Amino acid sequence: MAAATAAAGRAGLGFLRGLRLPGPAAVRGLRAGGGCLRQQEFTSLEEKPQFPGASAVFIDRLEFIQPNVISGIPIYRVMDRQGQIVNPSEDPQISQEEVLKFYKSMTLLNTMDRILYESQRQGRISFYMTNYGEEGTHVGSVAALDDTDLVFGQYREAGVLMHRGYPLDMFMAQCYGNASDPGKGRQMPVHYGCKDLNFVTISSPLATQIPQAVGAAYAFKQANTNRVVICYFGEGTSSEGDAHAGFNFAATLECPVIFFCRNNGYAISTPTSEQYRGDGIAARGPGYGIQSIRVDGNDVFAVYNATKEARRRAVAENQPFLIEAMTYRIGHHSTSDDSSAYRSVDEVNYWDKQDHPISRLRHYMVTRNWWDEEQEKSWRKKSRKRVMEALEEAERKLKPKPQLLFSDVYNEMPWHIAKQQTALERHLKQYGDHYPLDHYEK
Ligand SMILES: Cc1ncc(C[n+]2csc(CCOP(=O)(O)OP(=O)(O)O)c2C)c(N)n1
Repeated sequence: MAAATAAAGRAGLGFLRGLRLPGPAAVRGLRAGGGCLRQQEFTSLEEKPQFPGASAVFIDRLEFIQPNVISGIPIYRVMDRQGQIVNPSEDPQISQEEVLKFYKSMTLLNTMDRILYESQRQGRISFYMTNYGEEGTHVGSVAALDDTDLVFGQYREAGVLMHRGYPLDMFMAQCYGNASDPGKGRQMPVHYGCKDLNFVTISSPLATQIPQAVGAAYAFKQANTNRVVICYFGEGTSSEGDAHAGFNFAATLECPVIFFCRNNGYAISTPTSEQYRGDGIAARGPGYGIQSIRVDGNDVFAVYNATKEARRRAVAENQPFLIEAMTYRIGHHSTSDDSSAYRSVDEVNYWDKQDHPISRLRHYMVTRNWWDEEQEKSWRKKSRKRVMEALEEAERKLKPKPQLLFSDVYNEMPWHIAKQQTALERHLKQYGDHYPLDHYEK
């Protein structure tokens, strides 16, 4: 072995040093002879591939690998549609108090969605995106994390913030772009962010958060923080180049990150049959060397268990995990979309009425006598009132000063931007009557 390595070095084949050669038989092929290598005869049976790019055996029959899309990766579930635990050994045994908290986050989100959706229909806010049907994916996953774990989202994960305790007024402040919005009214509604709750501000360009999340996870690993990053995205977003970049970097750089794909069947009007031809997103993970699982996204406990285990192993082993949560986007894509143009009302009704994450968890709670019709009614009323109060208050508030359009472009304002800011001030002094200045702070 030593002789072969030395000869390889002399012949400029230093890379061979890194190879783990299985034994004398394999070394036999490499022989020093006057400073250059000569190939010795192998029998076919003895030949083992030595390519650095893959660890595999030779085969002697031409055979293409068939993608396995007919019977795909199975969908892990804990509860059936009636809220019954299917396999008791998988029951996460979450306390009554915590299950109630899950339920309240999911339903409060649902109530906020209904009210803000209506508010957009009436032109009170410019845009909105509901989370209908995906509440279980948000709450089940975030509940399995530590509060210090960093979240990168897409835009349909408001339940994550809700469960971490983001106040209703702050959701409203962002959607209304009023003076209480930490984002200073600069982004479209639903582009939330909260430093205190470790939730990175949402941005519109799809998938850009994926490689960013991996970078943050790499930094956590370097700093030995025992924190993970979770990165949410849709199955449509997974077609972006940035998704590929993120998955591959996470695997090769061994980053403690959980990729959480919400596969809700649609990317606006594009059904999954036009998005990919493989077995969804979970099947891509092993191709990157990423541990992967597919779960029932309407089963909050299945989501919880998968995320909990992924979190535990991601920090312990410094490696990425991929969770594909199968669910259904019950609402329109956004308030700019009418989904009846591309899918049937019956299809939507099935998910809304027969397989909904909220009703499934309610069945579970009712079976245990943790919840009844009366509690449901009173909670619905109370949560509605809280949302309405927050909305009314947000509506009464002034919007941020127009000057704030110019700050934070850079950390310090460069002279040319300061000049534009002064020009706007001068302009408003002269022509302010033509602008809705009453609605803005001075
Ligand atoms: C780079 C980029 N391309 C296109 C868009 C427009 N766009 C916004 S949302 C969306 C669909 C995303 O679908 P998916 O990732 O499945 O998430 P879902 O909306 O279903 O939750 C598209 C194409 C965008 N915002 N950014």
